[in-house]
Amino acid sequence: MARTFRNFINGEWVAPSTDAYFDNVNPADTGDLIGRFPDSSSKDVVAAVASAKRGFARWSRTPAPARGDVLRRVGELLEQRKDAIADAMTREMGKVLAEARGDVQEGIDTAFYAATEGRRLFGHVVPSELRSKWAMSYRRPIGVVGLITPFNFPLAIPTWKMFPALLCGNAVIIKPSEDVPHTVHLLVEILLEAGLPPEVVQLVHGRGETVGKALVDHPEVPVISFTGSTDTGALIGETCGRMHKRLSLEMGGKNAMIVMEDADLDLALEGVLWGAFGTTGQRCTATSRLIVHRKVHDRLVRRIAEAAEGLRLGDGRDGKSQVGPLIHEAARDKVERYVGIGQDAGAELVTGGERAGSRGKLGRGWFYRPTVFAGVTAGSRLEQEEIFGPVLSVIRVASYDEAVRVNNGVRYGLSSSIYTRDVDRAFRAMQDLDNGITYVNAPTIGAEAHLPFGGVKATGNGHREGGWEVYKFYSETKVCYVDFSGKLQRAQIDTYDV
Ligand code: UN1
Repeated sequence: MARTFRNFINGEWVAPSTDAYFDNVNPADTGDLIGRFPDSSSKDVVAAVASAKRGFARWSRTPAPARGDVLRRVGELLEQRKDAIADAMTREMGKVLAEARGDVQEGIDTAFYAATEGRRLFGHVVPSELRSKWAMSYRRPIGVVGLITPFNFPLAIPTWKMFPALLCGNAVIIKPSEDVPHTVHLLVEILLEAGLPPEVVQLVHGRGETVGKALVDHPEVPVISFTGSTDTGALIGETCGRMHKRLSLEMGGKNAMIVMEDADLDLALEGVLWGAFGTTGQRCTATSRLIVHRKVHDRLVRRIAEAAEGLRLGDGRDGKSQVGPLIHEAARDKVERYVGIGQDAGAELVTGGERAGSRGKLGRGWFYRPTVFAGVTAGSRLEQEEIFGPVLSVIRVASYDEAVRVNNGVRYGLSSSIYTRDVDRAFRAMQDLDNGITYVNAPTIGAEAHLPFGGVKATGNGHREGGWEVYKFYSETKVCYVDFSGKLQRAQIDTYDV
């Protein structure tokens, strides 16, 4: 009998007001039911906001270094439980264990960064134009923050949002993807164990159209952070714009790796396999396009096809597996649809293009063969649209300039990469490629937790997660002037004497 999970509201684990639940199943084995999770309604969100406001009243007055100490303990507990969390994550998400451990590690890194930020959170003290007067700024907490997170990084992405938000003194309400609710349940348990006052965090499970929407619509949730599709991000943006909410969006990608004629092809081969088929292509940063110089094109494509065929598909919890399943049936349907779109457009299916093992073990999950298309035309749908699966589109180019044009010719702008041994060209590419992140001699994935993460164009709305920048998003700048001259000094009017 599968366990029934609860929301965390008002400082306790509670059943949803609806008394309805959804099933959380293992994408590698759909007969494996992990648990039943609350299918909550806007009523649960209303209760969560009321509680979070009480949590905020207390937490926002807790000194930032003390808030950091809580996050340090969170990092230590995550470290202790790394393997158990990774196992739970793979069971509900499907990515192979090594990657799931990496996902937990990203959370640990984010926790320790946040812990030390409690002793920075820098403001400025600057000279005043008037005598005997100080001018300064500091970072203040904002209030209740609503977090809506996706399935592909079940721990890392919630921590990217939650830890900086908490460090800055906000209370948080999180609605994790209904595909991976268990990992965030484990995270909230750890936060409480680490000493976070209960009402500072609320966990409300459920669907985006109900719980997510209720969070976005609620007037007392002034900050929203969302990672997911560009279409959903646009809807959220409309509401937040109307309500003057602060909003951070991390959305789609159609990331390209460029391989120039002077590249180390062994390195490029390894990189593209990892970038395109790691996490079964279900990363915002996945390498879904390969732009190759014609001089090395045929050789590289042949080697990629061979290597892709040799990748071992399987349950991510089996140490021998290299590629796990897709997250659910609809994700696999989408991949199949795009394979059809590519074939109809005349692209050459080099390898893959089919489900894996309809009989046997693989038949129990949403497995799909790593797929490579060559002869993909720049501007075609296969080349332009985000698929979020193990499909690589190869585009042949004749020059560096053409490679840059193709890279930049999509609506998204998350990450890009270039393989070359020419240092001038590498630096030129860092300038020319229109993305939030560019890698040189590495694939489009692999962002580190202490650097800003995000993209341009339809990928984002100007904010960054991670690193030092995210702390600006989760705090408000307050400016203070202190005049100790004992008289009225009028800025811009009373001139200062040299
Ligand atoms: C995402 O794809 O949504 O750079 C996040 C990477 C990871 C994070 C990806 N560190 O691929």
